[in-house]
Amino acid sequence: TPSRMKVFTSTLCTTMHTPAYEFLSGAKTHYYESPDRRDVILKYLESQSDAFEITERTEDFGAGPIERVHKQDFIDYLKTAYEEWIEEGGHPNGVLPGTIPHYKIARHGKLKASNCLAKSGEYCFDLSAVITKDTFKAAWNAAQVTLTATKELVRAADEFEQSVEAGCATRENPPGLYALVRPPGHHAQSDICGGYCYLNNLAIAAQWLIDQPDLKSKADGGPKRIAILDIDFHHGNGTQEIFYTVANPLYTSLHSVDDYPYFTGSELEKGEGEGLGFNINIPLVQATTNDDYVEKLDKLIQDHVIPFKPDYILVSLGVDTYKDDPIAGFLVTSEGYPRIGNSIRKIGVPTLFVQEGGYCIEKLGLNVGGILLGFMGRT
Ligand code: OKS
Ligand code: ZN
Repeated sequence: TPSRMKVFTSTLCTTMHTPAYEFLSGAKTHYYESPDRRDVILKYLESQSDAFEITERTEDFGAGPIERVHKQDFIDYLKTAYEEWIEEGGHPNGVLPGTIPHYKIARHGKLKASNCLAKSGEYCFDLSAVITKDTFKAAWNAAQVTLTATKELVRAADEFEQSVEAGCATRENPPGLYALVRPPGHHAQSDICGGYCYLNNLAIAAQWLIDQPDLKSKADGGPKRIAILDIDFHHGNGTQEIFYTVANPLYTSLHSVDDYPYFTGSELEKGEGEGLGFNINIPLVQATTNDDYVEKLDKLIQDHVIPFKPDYILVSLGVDTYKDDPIAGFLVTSEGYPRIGNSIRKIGVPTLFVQEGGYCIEKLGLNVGGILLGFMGRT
């Protein structure tokens, strides 16, 4: 019998971060990055109990791995913002920027924030990342769940390597794991939140893998080589920024050319210094279909991911590429997701999927499940 995929999650990902509203094109709406997103994905995976093994076991990795990716003043801000906000008389829904230091206003200004209302703009680039009473704890927990899954990735990859060497497994069926977390992470930069994201779960996981002194790359004997594949509809400006000047991890992304976050994600953003050539953006037109998407994904994998010789793949798993997603614009259908998972499986490298976006609640479980089942070769 084929083995089941381990799913790492936590009830706290449902209960701890429940903003009441956001603004979309100027209209006050419900918060699309809602707690029931996790519930419906979990429910679907539970219904496929022969394929998934769900665990709430979360190890505490402490602050170290988070501080490797995010600046201390930003972490401290996230931790204390809500309390300060309330002391200053802010609305109990949570912290939202009053002024964002746009480069034009900051041109001759000092960028020194003394109170929370001012800091809220310094540390946040839009109005979608409200800091509620327990947002920081929720983001911290999501990072710890992701790290727990990452540690399991290392174990599963070692086991896989031994099985391949012993002739009991083939490279065509690499192990996969899934971190079902929220809030998501790929828009969170080293010192600024936004786009529903506060701490960059996947970036924290990637850096942790690189930092493990005993883990060596098969290709060059140096630190483990990590390829990031960001398949969310939106560009992962946070992950890009965090790793822009380093050659490991490799960041690759397929995303809409024409959508949020608007000011990042062009193919001209290639990385800088040692990182030059290790940041690959593939902008796709709105209305991208299954065939277009899979073709572009396969080409990205062939041209960039496989030549990088990764030891691990970390996938920013968004299904807001879905045709009926309420805030996005591609035409991928539920039949497309198993094909995407299958393309990732064919890389032949142990893979951790980390949940990012996807807002069509009715099909969220099916679509996420489709990618994971496709990766397992079950469809
Ligand atoms: C404006 C809309 C914010 C959209 C954020 C996109 C989040 C996402 N309130 N990123 O992958 O799914
Ligand atoms: Zn997204």
